[in-house]
Amino acid sequence: MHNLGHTRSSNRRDHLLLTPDTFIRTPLPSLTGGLAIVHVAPQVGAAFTQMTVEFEPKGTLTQGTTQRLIYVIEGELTLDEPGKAEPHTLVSGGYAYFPTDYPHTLTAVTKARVAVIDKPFLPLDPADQEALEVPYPWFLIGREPEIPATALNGDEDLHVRALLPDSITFDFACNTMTYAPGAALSQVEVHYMEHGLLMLEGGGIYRLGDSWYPTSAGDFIWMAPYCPQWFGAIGKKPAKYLIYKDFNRHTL
Ligand code: UGY
Ligand code: MN
Repeated sequence: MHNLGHTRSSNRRDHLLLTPDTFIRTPLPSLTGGLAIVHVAPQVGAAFTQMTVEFEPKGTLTQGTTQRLIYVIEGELTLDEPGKAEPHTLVSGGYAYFPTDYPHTLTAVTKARVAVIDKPFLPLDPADQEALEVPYPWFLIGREPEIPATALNGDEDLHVRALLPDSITFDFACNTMTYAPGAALSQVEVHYMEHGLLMLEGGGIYRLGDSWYPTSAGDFIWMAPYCPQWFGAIGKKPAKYLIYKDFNRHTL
């Protein structure tokens, strides 16, 4: 059937909704045997880049120019890091954080899809930094299902898992949020932080600015600073998303 020029994707001043039918795949330096879908980048006004990298078996991704967080959506990969004889194995829900200039090679064992978030690091003021036991962010590897869940504002139907440690040295946060069917954010949020959001499971209605969008697994959303936002989960399965936000820094 011909494409009739219809899509749920939308590009507005303070938000982007990108649905899989509009994804464009591109090669990237430091990526072999795979292609990247660049969901959001400074070109649209964001202060970070988020992409989904799709690997063929044996495809590789090496270090970029900034700090990086990776989250495995599906497939199996190995991760080599300096000074380690044995590589780590990562499968769905596995993630890693690399500080700026931390050498790493991710190699796909099977076909795999990985969310990649790259952000130039914003250092703390020297005085704030000195007060910390560990002054700079450190390499991390983990499994999202093993992170203890917190009920958002005491709502047991809305679970948050924080992938990064609770330390002011990190300049962004990346969490998963899991909504039981029918659960919703308890307020419309309007805040100075921006978000990159990848819908991992289920779906619902996302309010972005003055628009309400049906959203489901596979969709990507960027929310600019101060974009009014709200989500309610719909359907019989939980809705789950991976969400980035800039964090722990003054605005000036
Ligand atoms: O952390 C957050 O700001 C999160 N509650 N926002 C969102 O889910 N749109
Ligand atoms: Mn928010």
